[in-house]
Amino acid sequence: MKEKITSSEQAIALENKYGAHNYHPLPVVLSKGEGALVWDVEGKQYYDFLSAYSAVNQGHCHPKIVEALKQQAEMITLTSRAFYNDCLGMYEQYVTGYFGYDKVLPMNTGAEADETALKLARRWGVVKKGIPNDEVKIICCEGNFHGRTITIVSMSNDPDSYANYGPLTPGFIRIPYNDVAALEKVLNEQGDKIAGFIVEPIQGEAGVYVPDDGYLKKTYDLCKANNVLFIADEVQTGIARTGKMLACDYENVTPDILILGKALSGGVLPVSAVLANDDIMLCIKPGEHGSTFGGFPLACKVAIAALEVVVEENLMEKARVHGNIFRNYMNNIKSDMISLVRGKGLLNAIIIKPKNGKEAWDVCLKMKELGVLAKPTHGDIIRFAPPLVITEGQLLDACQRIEEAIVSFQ
Ligand code: IF1
Repeated sequence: MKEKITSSEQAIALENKYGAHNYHPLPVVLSKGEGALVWDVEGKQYYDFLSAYSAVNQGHCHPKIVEALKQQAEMITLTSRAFYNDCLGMYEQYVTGYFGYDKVLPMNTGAEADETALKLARRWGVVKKGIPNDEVKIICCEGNFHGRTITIVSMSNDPDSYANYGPLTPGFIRIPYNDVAALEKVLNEQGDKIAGFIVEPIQGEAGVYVPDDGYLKKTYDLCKANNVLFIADEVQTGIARTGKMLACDYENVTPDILILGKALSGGVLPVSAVLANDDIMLCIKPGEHGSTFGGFPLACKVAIAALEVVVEENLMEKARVHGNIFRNYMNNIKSDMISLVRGKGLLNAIIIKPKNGKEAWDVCLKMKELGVLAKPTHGDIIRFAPPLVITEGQLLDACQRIEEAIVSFQ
Protein backbone atom coordinates (compact mmCIF):
# COMPACT_ATOMS: atom_id res chain seq x y z
CA MET A 1 0.00 0.00 0.00
CA LYS A 2 1.50 3.31 -1.09
CA GLU A 3 1.66 6.02 1.54
CA LYS A 4 0.25 8.85 -0.51
CA ILE A 5 -1.61 9.48 -3.74
CA THR A 6 0.60 11.50 -6.05
CA SER A 7 -1.39 11.63 -9.28
CA SER A 8 -5.01 12.08 -10.25
CA GLU A 9 -4.90 9.01 -12.48
CA GLN A 10 -3.80 6.85 -9.59
CA ALA A 11 -6.64 8.03 -7.34
CA ILE A 12 -9.25 7.61 -10.06
CA ALA A 13 -8.00 4.11 -10.87
CA LEU A 14 -8.27 3.06 -7.24
CA GLU A 15 -11.82 4.36 -6.91
CA ASN A 16 -12.79 2.62 -10.11
CA LYS A 17 -11.35 -0.68 -9.07
CA TYR A 18 -12.35 -0.83 -5.40
CA GLY A 19 -15.34 1.49 -5.05
CA ALA A 20 -18.93 0.86 -6.04
CA HIS A 21 -19.77 2.56 -9.30
CA ASN A 22 -22.62 4.68 -7.93
CA TYR A 23 -21.16 8.00 -9.08
CA HIS A 24 -19.75 9.51 -12.24
CA PRO A 25 -17.47 12.29 -10.96
CA LEU A 26 -15.76 14.98 -12.95
CA PRO A 27 -12.17 13.81 -13.46
CA VAL A 28 -10.55 15.97 -10.79
CA VAL A 29 -8.96 14.68 -7.58
CA LEU A 30 -9.03 17.15 -4.72
CA SER A 31 -6.65 17.08 -1.82
CA LYS A 32 -6.92 20.49 -0.16
CA GLY A 33 -9.45 23.24 0.38
CA GLU A 34 -9.58 26.69 1.88
CA GLY A 35 -12.55 29.04 1.69
CA ALA A 36 -13.89 29.06 -1.87
CA LEU A 37 -10.76 27.41 -3.25
CA VAL A 38 -9.70 23.79 -3.67
CA TRP A 39 -6.53 22.20 -5.04
CA ASP A 40 -6.04 18.92 -6.86
CA VAL A 41 -3.27 16.44 -6.12
CA GLU A 42 -1.11 18.02 -8.84
CA GLY A 43 -1.42 21.36 -7.07
CA LYS A 44 -3.74 23.06 -9.55
CA GLN A 45 -6.10 25.59 -7.95
CA TYR A 46 -9.84 25.83 -8.61
CA TYR A 47 -12.88 27.78 -7.48
CA ASP A 48 -15.34 25.29 -6.00
CA PHE A 49 -18.76 26.05 -7.48
CA LEU A 50 -20.46 23.00 -5.99
CA SER A 51 -19.57 23.38 -2.30
CA ALA A 52 -20.23 19.67 -1.81
CA TYR A 53 -23.85 20.28 -2.80
CA SER A 54 -24.11 23.30 -0.50
CA ALA A 55 -22.56 21.63 2.54
CA VAL A 56 -19.53 23.91 2.71
CA ASN A 57 -21.40 27.23 2.76
CA GLN A 58 -18.93 28.48 5.38
CA GLY A 59 -15.99 27.65 3.09
CA HIS A 60 -13.58 24.73 3.09
CA CYS A 61 -11.77 24.02 6.35
CA HIS A 62 -13.12 27.07 8.12
CA PRO A 63 -10.58 27.67 10.91
CA LYS A 64 -13.17 28.26 13.60
CA ILE A 65 -15.11 25.09 12.77
CA VAL A 66 -11.96 23.00 12.44
CA GLU A 67 -10.75 24.33 15.78
CA ALA A 68 -14.02 23.30 17.45
CA LEU A 69 -13.59 19.83 15.94
CA LYS A 70 -10.01 19.49 17.15
CA GLN A 71 -10.74 20.67 20.68
CA GLN A 72 -13.68 18.36 21.15
CA ALA A 73 -11.87 15.43 19.47
CA GLU A 74 -9.41 15.47 22.33
CA MET A 75 -12.15 15.35 24.98
CA ILE A 76 -14.77 12.83 23.87
CA THR A 77 -16.17 12.10 20.43
CA LEU A 78 -19.09 9.73 20.91
CA THR A 79 -21.16 8.64 23.87
CA SER A 80 -24.31 7.29 22.18
CA ARG A 81 -27.62 8.42 23.58
CA ALA A 82 -27.61 5.69 26.20
CA PHE A 83 -25.83 8.25 28.37
CA TYR A 84 -26.01 12.02 28.54
CA ASN A 85 -23.06 14.09 27.35
CA ASP A 86 -21.97 17.62 28.21
CA CYS A 87 -22.35 18.98 24.64
CA LEU A 88 -25.79 17.89 23.43
CA GLY A 89 -27.97 19.97 25.73
CA MET A 90 -26.05 23.14 24.99
CA TYR A 91 -26.26 22.48 21.26
CA GLU A 92 -29.99 21.75 21.50
CA GLN A 93 -30.55 25.01 23.34
CA TYR A 94 -28.47 26.88 20.79
CA VAL A 95 -30.01 25.40 17.64
CA THR A 96 -33.61 25.66 18.82
CA GLY A 97 -33.08 29.30 19.81
CA TYR A 98 -31.35 29.98 16.50
CA PHE A 99 -34.25 28.67 14.40
CA GLY A 100 -37.09 29.36 16.83
CA TYR A 101 -38.44 25.92 17.72
CA ASP A 102 -39.19 24.15 21.02
CA LYS A 103 -37.22 21.03 20.22
CA VAL A 104 -34.64 19.45 17.93
CA LEU A 105 -34.08 15.82 17.02
CA PRO A 106 -30.44 15.40 15.95
CA MET A 107 -29.47 13.03 13.15
CA ASN A 108 -26.49 12.73 10.79
CA THR A 109 -27.32 12.74 7.09
CA GLY A 110 -29.97 14.65 5.23
CA ALA A 111 -31.74 11.44 4.26
CA GLU A 112 -31.95 10.38 7.90
CA ALA A 113 -33.39 13.71 8.87
CA ASP A 114 -35.97 13.45 6.08
CA GLU A 115 -36.86 9.93 7.23
CA THR A 116 -37.20 11.25 10.75
CA ALA A 117 -39.52 14.02 9.57
CA LEU A 118 -41.68 11.48 7.72
CA LYS A 119 -41.90 9.25 10.79
CA LEU A 120 -42.71 12.23 12.97
CA ALA A 121 -45.43 13.41 10.60
CA ARG A 122 -46.95 9.94 10.38
CA ARG A 123 -46.84 9.56 14.15
CA TRP A 124 -48.49 12.95 14.62
CA GLY A 125 -51.09 11.99 12.03
CA VAL A 126 -52.00 8.89 14.01
CA VAL A 127 -51.85 10.13 17.60
CA LYS A 128 -52.88 13.77 17.19
CA LYS A 129 -54.96 13.94 14.05
CA GLY A 130 -56.54 10.53 14.58
CA ILE A 131 -55.84 9.02 11.16
CA PRO A 132 -56.01 5.20 11.24
CA ASN A 133 -52.41 3.88 11.36
CA ASP A 134 -52.47 2.13 7.98
CA GLU A 135 -54.16 4.98 6.18
CA VAL A 136 -51.82 7.92 6.85
CA LYS A 137 -50.70 9.76 3.74
CA ILE A 138 -48.02 12.31 3.05
CA ILE A 139 -48.01 14.60 0.04
CA CYS A 140 -44.78 15.14 -1.89
CA CYS A 141 -43.87 16.93 -5.11
CA GLU A 142 -42.83 15.86 -8.58
CA GLY A 143 -39.13 16.44 -9.13
CA ASN A 144 -38.38 16.11 -5.42
CA PHE A 145 -35.04 15.03 -4.03
CA HIS A 146 -34.96 14.11 -0.34
CA GLY A 147 -32.23 11.46 -0.26
CA ARG A 148 -31.59 7.83 -1.03
CA THR A 149 -33.34 5.51 1.44
CA ILE A 150 -36.04 3.15 0.20
CA THR A 151 -38.81 5.20 1.77
CA ILE A 152 -37.42 8.45 0.43
CA VAL A 153 -36.94 7.18 -3.11
CA SER A 154 -40.53 5.96 -2.87
CA MET A 155 -41.46 9.65 -3.17
CA SER A 156 -39.29 10.15 -6.26
CA ASN A 157 -40.43 10.23 -9.86
CA ASP A 158 -36.85 9.94 -11.15
CA PRO A 159 -36.30 6.33 -12.29
CA ASP A 160 -32.56 6.63 -11.55
CA SER A 161 -33.55 7.04 -7.92
CA TYR A 162 -36.32 4.45 -7.49
CA ALA A 163 -36.32 1.92 -10.34
CA ASN A 164 -35.58 -1.75 -9.58
CA TYR A 165 -35.20 -1.28 -5.86
CA GLY A 166 -38.05 -3.65 -5.15
CA PRO A 167 -41.29 -2.83 -3.38
CA LEU A 168 -41.51 0.82 -2.48
CA THR A 169 -43.00 2.37 0.63
CA PRO A 170 -46.70 3.19 0.21
CA GLY A 171 -48.53 6.17 1.62
CA PHE A 172 -47.34 9.00 -0.61
CA ILE A 173 -49.36 11.20 -2.93
CA ARG A 174 -47.27 13.03 -5.49
CA ILE A 175 -48.48 16.32 -6.93
CA PRO A 176 -46.87 18.77 -9.39
CA TYR A 177 -44.43 21.25 -7.82
CA ASN A 178 -45.27 24.94 -7.88
CA ASP A 179 -48.97 24.13 -8.30
CA VAL A 180 -51.11 25.48 -5.47
CA ALA A 181 -54.34 24.24 -7.05
CA ALA A 182 -53.02 20.67 -7.16
CA LEU A 183 -52.40 20.77 -3.42
CA GLU A 184 -55.79 22.29 -2.75
CA LYS A 185 -57.50 19.55 -4.76
CA VAL A 186 -55.79 16.71 -2.89
CA LEU A 187 -56.47 18.33 0.46
CA ASN A 188 -60.14 18.81 -0.42
CA GLU A 189 -60.51 15.22 -1.55
CA GLN A 190 -58.61 13.40 1.20
CA GLY A 191 -57.33 15.96 3.69
CA ASP A 192 -58.59 13.90 6.62
CA LYS A 193 -56.08 11.15 5.77
CA ILE A 194 -53.14 13.45 5.16
CA ALA A 195 -50.54 14.10 7.88
CA GLY A 196 -48.07 16.29 6.05
CA PHE A 197 -46.88 18.04 2.91
CA ILE A 198 -43.12 17.75 2.32
CA VAL A 199 -41.54 20.32 0.03
CA GLU A 200 -38.21 21.83 -0.96
CA PRO A 201 -38.46 25.65 -1.03
CA ILE A 202 -36.32 25.46 -4.17
CA GLN A 203 -35.88 22.11 -5.89
CA GLY A 204 -32.15 21.39 -6.08
CA GLU A 205 -32.02 18.13 -7.95
CA ALA A 206 -34.65 19.31 -10.41
CA GLY A 207 -32.05 21.88 -11.51
CA VAL A 208 -32.51 24.72 -9.02
CA TYR A 209 -36.18 25.09 -9.83
CA VAL A 210 -37.46 28.22 -8.06
CA PRO A 211 -41.24 28.23 -7.50
CA ASP A 212 -43.38 31.33 -8.05
CA ASP A 213 -43.37 33.98 -5.33
CA GLY A 214 -46.10 33.14 -2.85
CA TYR A 215 -46.02 29.38 -3.45
CA LEU A 216 -44.67 28.56 0.00
CA LYS A 217 -47.05 30.89 1.81
CA LYS A 218 -50.09 29.71 -0.11
CA THR A 219 -49.29 26.03 0.38
CA TYR A 220 -48.50 26.67 4.04
CA ASP A 221 -51.88 28.36 4.50
CA LEU A 222 -53.66 25.47 2.78
CA CYS A 223 -51.91 23.03 5.11
CA LYS A 224 -53.00 25.06 8.13
CA ALA A 225 -56.61 25.18 6.94
CA ASN A 226 -56.60 21.39 6.61
CA ASN A 227 -54.72 20.46 9.79
CA VAL A 228 -51.80 19.15 7.74
CA LEU A 229 -48.14 19.62 8.71
CA PHE A 230 -46.03 21.79 6.43
CA ILE A 231 -42.64 20.05 6.25
CA ALA A 232 -39.79 22.01 4.69
CA ASP A 233 -36.72 20.18 3.44
CA GLU A 234 -34.12 22.94 3.77
CA VAL A 235 -31.20 20.51 3.67
CA GLN A 236 -29.88 22.29 0.59
CA THR A 237 -31.61 25.69 0.70
CA GLY A 238 -31.07 26.35 4.41
CA ILE A 239 -28.23 27.98 6.35
CA ALA A 240 -27.95 31.18 4.28
CA ARG A 241 -27.52 29.53 0.87
CA THR A 242 -30.35 31.43 -0.82
CA GLY A 243 -29.70 34.79 0.86
CA LYS A 244 -31.83 34.29 3.98
CA MET A 245 -31.18 31.93 6.88
CA LEU A 246 -33.93 29.71 5.44
CA ALA A 247 -35.48 29.95 2.00
CA CYS A 248 -38.87 29.87 3.76
CA ASP A 249 -37.94 33.18 5.39
CA TYR A 250 -38.56 34.90 2.04
CA GLU A 251 -42.27 34.27 2.57
CA ASN A 252 -42.30 34.46 6.37
CA VAL A 253 -43.32 30.83 6.56
CA THR A 254 -42.39 28.88 9.68
CA PRO A 255 -42.54 25.20 8.77
CA ASP A 256 -44.19 22.87 11.28
CA ILE A 257 -41.26 20.53 10.70
CA LEU A 258 -37.93 21.91 9.51
CA ILE A 259 -35.27 19.60 8.07
CA LEU A 260 -31.63 20.72 8.02
CA GLY A 261 -28.37 19.02 7.06
CA LYS A 262 -25.30 19.69 4.95
CA ALA A 263 -24.07 23.19 5.99
CA LEU A 264 -25.26 22.63 9.56
CA SER A 265 -21.69 21.39 10.08
CA GLY A 266 -20.02 23.53 7.43
CA GLY A 267 -19.18 20.30 5.64
CA VAL A 268 -16.98 19.05 8.46
CA LEU A 269 -19.10 16.13 9.67
CA PRO A 270 -22.47 14.65 8.73
CA VAL A 271 -24.81 16.62 10.97
CA SER A 272 -28.54 16.92 10.32
CA ALA A 273 -31.51 17.93 12.37
CA VAL A 274 -35.28 17.95 12.54
CA LEU A 275 -36.88 20.87 14.35
CA ALA A 276 -40.47 21.13 15.56
CA ASN A 277 -42.53 22.37 18.44
CA ASP A 278 -43.56 20.22 21.40
CA ASP A 279 -47.04 19.24 20.21
CA ILE A 280 -45.37 17.51 17.25
CA MET A 281 -41.93 16.48 18.53
CA LEU A 282 -43.18 14.90 21.74
CA CYS A 283 -45.23 12.41 19.71
CA ILE A 284 -42.04 10.34 19.56
CA LYS A 285 -41.20 8.76 22.91
CA PRO A 286 -38.08 7.08 24.33
CA GLY A 287 -36.99 4.06 22.33
CA GLU A 288 -39.15 4.91 19.34
CA HIS A 289 -36.49 6.53 17.12
CA GLY A 290 -32.78 7.29 17.17
CA SER A 291 -29.28 6.78 15.83
CA THR A 292 -25.90 5.83 17.33
CA PHE A 293 -24.22 9.00 16.21
CA GLY A 294 -27.16 11.45 16.26
CA GLY A 295 -26.21 14.36 18.49
CA PHE A 296 -22.66 13.14 19.17
CA PRO A 297 -20.42 15.55 21.08
CA LEU A 298 -18.18 16.26 18.11
CA ALA A 299 -21.19 17.11 15.95
CA CYS A 300 -22.64 19.38 18.62
CA LYS A 301 -19.50 21.51 18.91
CA VAL A 302 -18.96 21.62 15.18
CA ALA A 303 -22.56 22.63 14.47
CA ILE A 304 -22.51 25.45 17.02
CA ALA A 305 -19.31 26.80 15.46
CA ALA A 306 -20.73 26.41 11.95
CA LEU A 307 -23.91 28.30 12.84
CA GLU A 308 -21.95 31.04 14.60
CA VAL A 309 -19.83 31.56 11.48
CA VAL A 310 -22.97 32.14 9.40
CA VAL A 311 -24.01 35.05 11.61
CA GLU A 312 -20.53 36.41 12.38
CA GLU A 313 -19.61 36.58 8.70
CA ASN A 314 -23.01 37.74 7.56
CA LEU A 315 -23.29 34.98 5.01
CA MET A 316 -26.96 35.67 4.27
CA GLU A 317 -26.18 39.14 2.98
CA LYS A 318 -23.16 37.85 1.06
CA ALA A 319 -25.22 35.14 -0.63
CA ARG A 320 -27.89 37.66 -1.61
CA VAL A 321 -25.55 40.33 -2.99
CA HIS A 322 -23.16 37.96 -4.71
CA GLY A 323 -26.05 35.94 -6.12
CA ASN A 324 -27.35 39.05 -7.87
CA ILE A 325 -23.89 39.79 -9.26
CA PHE A 326 -23.55 36.20 -10.48
CA ARG A 327 -26.91 36.03 -12.27
CA ASN A 328 -26.39 39.48 -13.74
CA TYR A 329 -23.00 38.49 -15.12
CA MET A 330 -24.30 35.22 -16.57
CA ASN A 331 -27.30 36.92 -18.17
CA ASN A 332 -24.96 39.27 -20.00
CA ILE A 333 -22.75 36.58 -21.53
CA LYS A 334 -23.20 36.58 -25.30
CA SER A 335 -23.72 32.93 -26.12
CA ASP A 336 -26.67 31.02 -27.52
CA MET A 337 -25.59 28.08 -25.37
CA ILE A 338 -27.08 29.77 -22.32
CA SER A 339 -30.83 29.32 -22.58
CA LEU A 340 -31.72 30.27 -18.99
CA VAL A 341 -30.13 31.49 -15.77
CA ARG A 342 -32.09 30.94 -12.57
CA GLY A 343 -31.68 30.73 -8.83
CA LYS A 344 -31.75 32.62 -5.57
CA GLY A 345 -28.80 33.86 -3.54
CA LEU A 346 -25.85 31.64 -4.36
CA LEU A 347 -27.94 28.65 -5.40
CA ASN A 348 -28.05 29.02 -9.16
CA ALA A 349 -28.21 27.06 -12.38
CA ILE A 350 -27.66 27.66 -16.05
CA ILE A 351 -29.52 25.67 -18.65
CA ILE A 352 -27.19 24.81 -21.50
CA LYS A 353 -28.43 24.44 -25.04
CA PRO A 354 -26.11 21.94 -26.73
CA LYS A 355 -24.09 23.32 -29.63
CA ASN A 356 -22.14 21.37 -32.25
CA GLY A 357 -22.58 18.26 -30.13
CA LYS A 358 -21.10 19.98 -27.06
CA GLU A 359 -23.23 19.90 -23.93
CA ALA A 360 -23.18 20.77 -20.23
CA TRP A 361 -20.64 18.03 -19.45
CA ASP A 362 -18.22 19.49 -22.03
CA VAL A 363 -18.71 22.97 -20.59
CA CYS A 364 -17.87 21.60 -17.13
CA LEU A 365 -14.70 19.95 -18.45
CA LYS A 366 -13.69 23.23 -20.08
CA MET A 367 -14.42 25.16 -16.88
CA LYS A 368 -12.32 22.66 -14.99
CA GLU A 369 -9.44 23.33 -17.35
CA LEU A 370 -9.92 27.05 -16.65
CA GLY A 371 -10.05 26.59 -12.89
CA VAL A 372 -13.75 26.42 -11.99
CA LEU A 373 -15.46 23.27 -10.72
CA ALA A 374 -19.17 22.65 -11.24
CA LYS A 375 -21.22 19.58 -12.05
CA PRO A 376 -23.89 19.06 -14.69
CA THR A 377 -27.26 17.60 -13.77
CA HIS A 378 -30.02 16.17 -15.99
CA GLY A 379 -27.73 16.47 -19.00
CA ASP A 380 -28.31 20.12 -19.74
CA ILE A 381 -28.18 21.99 -16.43
CA ILE A 382 -25.10 23.22 -14.56
CA ARG A 383 -25.48 24.06 -10.89
CA PHE A 384 -23.42 26.99 -9.54
CA ALA A 385 -23.18 27.17 -5.76
CA PRO A 386 -19.83 28.45 -4.45
CA PRO A 387 -19.06 28.67 -0.74
CA LEU A 388 -20.80 31.77 0.62
CA VAL A 389 -17.48 33.15 1.86
CA ILE A 390 -16.33 33.73 -1.73
CA THR A 391 -15.13 37.34 -2.08
CA GLU A 392 -16.44 39.65 -4.78
CA GLY A 393 -13.02 39.62 -6.46
CA GLN A 394 -12.96 35.83 -6.51
CA LEU A 395 -16.53 35.71 -7.79
CA LEU A 396 -15.82 38.05 -10.69
CA ASP A 397 -12.63 36.18 -11.55
CA ALA A 398 -14.60 32.92 -11.57
CA CYS A 399 -17.37 34.48 -13.68
CA GLN A 400 -14.79 35.50 -16.31
CA ARG A 401 -13.50 31.94 -16.44
CA ILE A 402 -17.03 30.56 -16.75
CA GLU A 403 -17.67 33.01 -19.59
CA GLU A 404 -14.44 32.01 -21.30
CA ALA A 405 -15.42 28.35 -21.07
CA ILE A 406 -18.87 28.93 -22.56
CA VAL A 407 -17.80 31.22 -25.40
CA SER A 408 -15.00 28.80 -26.31
CA PHE A 409 -17.71 26.68 -27.97
CA GLN A 410 -19.01 29.52 -30.16
C1 IF1 B 1 -26.06 12.64 -3.80
C2 IF1 B 1 -29.00 16.52 -5.89
C3 IF1 B 1 -27.96 18.18 -4.54
C4 IF1 B 1 -31.08 17.25 -0.69
C5 IF1 B 1 -32.28 17.58 -0.06
C6 IF1 B 1 -32.08 15.75 1.40
C7 IF1 B 1 -30.88 15.37 0.82
C8 IF1 B 1 -30.37 16.13 -0.23
C9 IF1 B 1 -33.06 18.77 -0.51
C10 IF1 B 1 -30.17 14.16 1.34
C11 IF1 B 1 -29.14 15.71 -0.88
C12 IF1 B 1 -27.67 15.64 -2.66
C13 IF1 B 1 -27.04 14.36 -2.33
C14 IF1 B 1 -26.19 14.07 -3.52
C15 IF1 B 1 -26.73 14.81 -4.67
C16 IF1 B 1 -27.45 15.92 -4.01
C17 IF1 B 1 -28.13 16.90 -4.77
F1 IF1 B 1 -28.36 16.76 -7.03
F2 IF1 B 1 -29.34 15.27 -5.91
F3 IF1 B 1 -30.07 17.28 -5.83
F4 IF1 B 1 -27.43 18.61 -3.50
F5 IF1 B 1 -28.27 19.05 -5.41
N1 IF1 B 1 -32.75 16.83 0.96
N2 IF1 B 1 -28.69 16.21 -1.93
O1 IF1 B 1 -30.62 17.99 -1.72
O2 IF1 B 1 -29.05 14.50 2.08
O3 IF1 B 1 -28.53 12.17 2.79
O4 IF1 B 1 -27.17 13.21 1.01
O5 IF1 B 1 -27.02 14.03 3.38
O6 IF1 B 1 -25.02 12.32 -4.33
O7 IF1 B 1 -26.98 11.85 -3.55
P1 IF1 B 1 -27.89 13.41 2.32
